[in-house]
Amino acid sequence: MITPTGSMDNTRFDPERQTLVVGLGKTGLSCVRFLVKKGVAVAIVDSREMPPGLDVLREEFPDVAVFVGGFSEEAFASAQQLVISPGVSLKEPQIQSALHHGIPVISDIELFATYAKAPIIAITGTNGKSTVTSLVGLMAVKAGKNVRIGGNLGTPALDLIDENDATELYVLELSSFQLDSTKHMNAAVAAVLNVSPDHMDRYDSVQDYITSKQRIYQGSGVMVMNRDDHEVMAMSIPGRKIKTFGLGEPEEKEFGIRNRKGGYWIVYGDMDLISVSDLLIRGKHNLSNALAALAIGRAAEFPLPAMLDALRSFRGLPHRMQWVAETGGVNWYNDSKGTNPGATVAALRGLSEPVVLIAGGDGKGADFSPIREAVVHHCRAVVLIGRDAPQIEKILSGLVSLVQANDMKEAVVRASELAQPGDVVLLSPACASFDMFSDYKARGDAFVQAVQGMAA
Ligand code: UMA
Ligand code: ADP
Repeated sequence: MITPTGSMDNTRFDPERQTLVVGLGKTGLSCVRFLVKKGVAVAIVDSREMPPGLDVLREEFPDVAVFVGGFSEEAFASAQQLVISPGVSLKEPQIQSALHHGIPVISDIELFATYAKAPIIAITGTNGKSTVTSLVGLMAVKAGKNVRIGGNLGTPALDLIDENDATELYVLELSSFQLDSTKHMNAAVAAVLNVSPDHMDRYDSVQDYITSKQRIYQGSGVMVMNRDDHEVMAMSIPGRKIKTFGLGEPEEKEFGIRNRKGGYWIVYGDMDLISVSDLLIRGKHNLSNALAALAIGRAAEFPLPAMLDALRSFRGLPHRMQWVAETGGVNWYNDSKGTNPGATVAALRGLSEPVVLIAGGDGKGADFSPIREAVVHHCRAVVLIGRDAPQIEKILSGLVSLVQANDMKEAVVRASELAQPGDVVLLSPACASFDMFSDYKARGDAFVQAVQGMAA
């Protein structure tokens, strides 16, 4: 590996350096597209034999050198900086070696922040990121802003960059993987919604994961923080402007909930804003998401009526506590995006009916014990699927009735046998889907299809 040249700051992107994009998924492809447009010398490497972006890359960029089927010495030999995809761990030996040799390793988000001309609203957290990002995006639209929304939500950040400078605001959902290699974002408004253990297959400790999330607050923008989460509040930086939200009564100029006029209201200081019963999204966790979006919107100076208008019309996203059907008095909900124990606990706590839970999949190294209490409190039975079903079984054994299923269709049949009129059947796996499905959407679709097939 040769020593980098160019700018003195080794953590910033330098267009003069020979650049290697690591990973050829959505992110890698967006990086090549962007860098080629900027005239940067670029090559790309992926450890997979047939990465998803390969065909498009070969067709759109036949001149870009591509290395697949492993992180070969050859691919890294002439690299002076690496732009790393979120799916690639910094612990990969070749990445470690690059860092050791002083080669800058940056994320697509660092690259985005280098070139984006409009202010950035950046949102992270263990759960609720996509919901809050979408809701803030809707608020921005209602406020008449020319806004672009993406990041971990789906559209890679670099694909959002507006070369015509008409964009007034970017709203980005960011994962800890993207934040790991982002050092200079300086978001105008940044939020950590909550933290609970996740991605323990990528981090050495929960503290490492928290440290990664904390990076979103780098710079001088407004820090939006969750009063109900002490790990988040501990990230506050003296001297910075802070806006908070939480499910309790707020202080002046903060967002919260108050019991008023016989019902619960979302309030700003003393001001009643909207009755909780007027929201279309369900569960306490979604109340927290609504409050987070308001605090972020306020920090970005959106007008209040536009924000409330967005709140009244927001129906939530598919695969998050999505009502699917009612069969014989049993309501079926798809929460396939519940991919860690914290999400499943939140989904269960949002329900007052007895629940038959369908859970399991790729646990990403999680400790499942945090779901125990919520399962005991809310569940009639649990149907277990996927690779890490035995780990969940161990945690719940003797506490609730447990049944195994080999696939989603069987899980739905087993759940329908266990559920009684007035119950909810909830798919909220507490796990990633990759052991059985291409992603959480395919898993949710399989659930919906099986339920609808049965209902028909
Ligand atoms: N991979 C390899 N070898 C490589 C590169 C990747 O095996 O050389 C594997 C990874 O381990 C991973 C998969 O390929 O399992 C995809 O990785 P990627 O970095 O190529 O992913 P992209 O297609 O670029 O999608 C990424 C995000 N994916 C991940 O972080 C794993 C997408 O978030 C995001 O929408 C997209 O960039 C645009 O920003 C998805 C996700 O699962 C929804 N995110 C995680 C989550 O939300 O929990 C963090
Ligand atoms: P993310 O993008 O962080 O994965 P989503 O908005 O897609 O978050 O929601 C994913 C799942 O997380 C939901 O299906 C729900 O089970 C749970 N969830 C959503 N918001 C919260 C929250 N504020 N606190 C805890 N769990 C939540």
